[in-house]
Formats: sequence, C-alpha cells, structure tokens
Amino acid sequence: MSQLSPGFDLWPGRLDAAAQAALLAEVLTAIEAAPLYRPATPRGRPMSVEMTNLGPLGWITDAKGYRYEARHPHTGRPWPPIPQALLALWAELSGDARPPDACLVNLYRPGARMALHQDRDEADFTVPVLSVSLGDTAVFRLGGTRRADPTRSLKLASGDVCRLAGPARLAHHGIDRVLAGSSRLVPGGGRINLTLRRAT
Ligand code: MD3
Ligand code: FE
Repeated sequence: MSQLSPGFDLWPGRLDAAAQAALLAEVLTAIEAAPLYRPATPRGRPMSVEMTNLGPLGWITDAKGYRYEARHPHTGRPWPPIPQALLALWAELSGDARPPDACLVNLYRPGARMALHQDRDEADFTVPVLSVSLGDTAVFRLGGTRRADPTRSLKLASGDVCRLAGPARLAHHGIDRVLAGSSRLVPGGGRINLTLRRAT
C-alpha cells in the first residue's frame, strides 16, 4: 500500500487476474437485473459514463438533482446486492466497522470521462470511500478540498484498489481519460469502476 497524499491510499494490483475475472462476472450478472444507463446531470447534460448501482442504496442524478435512491430509476426495482467479495474487501481495507450501503458502478466505454468533482451526497464524510478498478487503465486526477487546489495525475489499472479517507474524502477528483485497449478484461472494451460508500 502507498499513501500518495494525506488520506489517499492505493493498493496497486490488490486483486489478481482470477479475482478480477470473478468479480467482473458477478457485476455483469447484476447488470442484467439492473441495466447500465446513461444518467443526465441536473442541468440536463447526458454523462459520458454509464451507471448502475448495487446494494440497498444507489447514487443517481436527474433533473431533480443528485441523491441516493433504493430503486433503479428505469426498472423501478431494488438494486442487486453488493457482491460478498466487495464486502470482504471493505471489511479488510476501509478501516470502518460498519458495512457499505451503496456501490456505484461506472462503465467507461472509449471516450468516456468524468469531470473534476467532489463526492458530497453522503451523510457522513468521516466514512471512507473504497474504489475498485477493472479493465482498461484510467488516467485519474486528484486535487484538494478546494477546486483551485493543485492536482496530480495518476493511473488506475485493473485490480487496483484505492481508499479516500480523512482529508482526501472531500478532494476534487475525476477521470481525464481511459486508455483504450490496455486490458482485455471487460467484454467489448472499457473500464468499470466500483465505489463502495456509506450513504446514510
Ligand atoms: C476521491 N469515480 O464514482 S474512482 C465516483 O473512476 C468517481 O469512476 C471515479 O469519482 C471512477 O464518484 C474515480 C476513485 C475515487 C472515488 C471516490 C472518491 C476517488 C475519490 C471520493 C473522494 C475523493
Ligand atoms: Fe467521485
């Protein structure tokens, strides 16, 4: 594990190839029940990232704003459960005794990106966020609590796990781009990011 800035911990290759394939298979099965969709920002701009969620609550965005909801906005059904392997990873690495209640699934097909933002729709910012990367390598940007703070760029590869805690929990961050063809894990190409959170 390495700490690249206060509160930001990275475990490169924390999941080996077999663990990545097993986790991806579970996520792809869950996606059959809770299809990926392309959300729109509150201002009505479609995001380039496709999303779905796992767990009791899921993060959504639409004309009404950003929030957590218990049901898929298109199917109206509850989100599928968070895979056991992810709950075990949270128990091992989060440093938080209570389990996550939300797991956002982001799919980046070639050309998708995520603008610099903060994650602040959760009730308690003392609870860390844990992120798992699968598939193509992403160029990730990490800044500070203030939008104008300097940023650094680092790569997140398949199997990498990172934790955002303490001062990094409210850091600005985004995905500048995804390196197409850098992994063969995701069918059709691309990158899947799983973020475990406690929303409540
Ligand atoms: C830093 N996801 O879902 S993961 C997001 O790769 C999100 O899909 C990106 O930003 C992705 O909100 C980045 C790494 C990450 C996740 C949550 C964070 C970094 C974070 C929360 C606070 C600070
Ligand atoms: Fe984020």
